[in-house]
Parts: sequence; structure tokens; C-alpha cells
Amino acid sequence: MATFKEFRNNVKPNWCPGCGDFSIQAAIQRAAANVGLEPEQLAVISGIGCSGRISGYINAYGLHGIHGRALPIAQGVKLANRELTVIASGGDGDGFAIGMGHTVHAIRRNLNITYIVMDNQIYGLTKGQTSPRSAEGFKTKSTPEGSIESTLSPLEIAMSAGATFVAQSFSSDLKGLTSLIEQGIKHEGFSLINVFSPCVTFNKINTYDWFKENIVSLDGFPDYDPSNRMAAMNKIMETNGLLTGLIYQNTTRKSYEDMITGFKSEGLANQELAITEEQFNQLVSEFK
Ligand SMILES: Cc1ncc(C[n+]2csc(CCOP(=O)(O)OP(=O)(O)O)c2C)c(N)n1
Ligand code: SF4
Repeated sequence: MATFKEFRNNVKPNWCPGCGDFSIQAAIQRAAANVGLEPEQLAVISGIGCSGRISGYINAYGLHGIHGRALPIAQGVKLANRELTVIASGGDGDGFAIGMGHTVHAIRRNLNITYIVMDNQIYGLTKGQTSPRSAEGFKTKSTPEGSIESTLSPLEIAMSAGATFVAQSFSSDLKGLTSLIEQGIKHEGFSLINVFSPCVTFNKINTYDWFKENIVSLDGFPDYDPSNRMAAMNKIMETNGLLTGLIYQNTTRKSYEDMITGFKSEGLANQELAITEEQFNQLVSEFK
């Protein structure tokens, strides 16, 4: 059985020292090992951003896609080969700005994919502009007088889009985050895990200390029932979206793959070719 070290490759991340994304990478590697995966059973598909580089830093199948398009690619991978465990990941800009249309529809489509958003509440790669997650009044180069747009609440949007698994974590909580990713991988449907991941270079407001002071952990609510949709929505709103833990899970709804009539359960690699080798070569030659 693979250990988390086998999910490492020899590419050195070029994230800034202290970036929250390092711990998210470690948590994905640990969770993959803990659920018993081998590297060839995992695909990590990412968008563009500092966070989007993650697919290149994990020893598994990977695709570093285009900005805001991690989810369409990840869904294609899953539909092509449902034997693969598919993790999609990227920044809050990637998933909640340019990619928001895909995020909402992937949530309601409910394919068996784990989507990990590395939420630093800013655009890191492009050197510090506001993201939809930035607070009102947040000053950046693109908003020198402070952002005048309201902050988007991905958890509320996910709940109203019919999400079957909604969780939130903090990159410093390696144990809690690893456990949530394991639960997300095991969940039979789409799991959204939003992870606060401080950008130490450009976001001087939402720092490690800021998150530590403001996060509200569900560990403090032993009677909380994550199957109660109304309670989940209330708790998200009560805590101004700063709640961490497994917030909502619906285990009764089937995944998209399980509802398509005639969908092949075996991965493509294990299926007979529907065309002859000659026809296949002819097809390939048309792309030369
Ligand atoms: C289609 C397209 N539009 C814009 C960009 C420029 N761009 C690259 S990354 C990025 C946002 C980065 O922020 P986020 O997704 O939150 O990731 P982070 O770098 O903070 O991890 C933008 C706007 C792009 N690469 N492609
Ligand atoms: S700019 Fe911010 S998000 Fe990007 S690597 Fe540096 S700390 Fe991380």
C-alpha cells in the first residue's frame, strides 16, 4: 500500500515560503494514502493560479488546465474513467470568479469528484488583486479605495445549488483537513472543500493570526448534525461563513455516474476498443 511519501514527486514547489498551499498539498498526499489509493489511481486536475500549480507537485495523474476550467476537465476525466479518484483544485479566483459557472453546475451535477478550493481571498499569481472572496473595503492595487463589491459566500451558494457535501478547513489544521479530504474522497458525489490558505505575500489582512482568531470550528458543537440542511445553512450564516468542519452531507442522493443508464462502470483502460486498430490509427492520423 502506498504511503504519503509515494504521492510526492521531485518537483520543488515554487510557492512563497509560508504559503498556505504547502499544507494543502501535504493533506492531499496524506488523505490519498490513508484511503488506500496508489498514485496511478488518482488524478489531480487544477486550474491556473499559484494554487493551480498543485497538480504538478503530486505524484499521480495530473493536468494543469486553464484558468477557471479545472472542473470541466475533472468531470471529463471522471466520465472517461470512473475508476480514477478525481481531485480538482485551484484558487478562489479560479473557482469563484471566472470558474463560478462551472462550480455551480458541477455541484448540482454531483459527479463523484472532490473539489478543493485554496481560498486566500485574493489573486496571488497576478500579484494581489481582489477576488470575489475579498472583504468589502479590502484595498489592493485593483481597488485602491477599497473593494465596493460584496463578498461571495461559496458555502451558501453550494448549499443552495444542491450540494451533497460541503466542508471548510484551514491549511494550518493538517489533521482536520486531511480527515475532511478523506471523507470527501469517500463521499459518493461531488464534495466541495473550501480551505482558508493564507497568501503571506499579498494578503496582509487575512493572515494566519486573523484566521485563528476568527474561525469557528464545528468541534465546539458536539450536537451538530451535518445531515440537517437547514441547520447547515443557519450555521454558515451565523458564523459569517467562517465555520470549519464537515458542514453538510447528503448520503441519500446518487452520484451522476450512478444515474446514467448504460454508463460503463469499468474504466476506459479496461474496456474493449469499439473500433479496429486500423480505424484508430486513421483517426489519430487526422490530427497530425
Ligand atoms: C482566461 C484567463 N484570465 C485571466 C488570467 C490571469 N490570471 C491568472 S491566475 C489569476 C487569478 C489567480 O487567483 P486565484 O485563482 O485565486 O489563485 P491564487 O493565485 O491566489 O492561488 C488570473 C486572473 C488567465 N491566466 N487566464
Ligand atoms: S503569492 Fe501568495 S498564494 Fe502565491 S505562492 Fe506566494 S504566498 Fe502563495
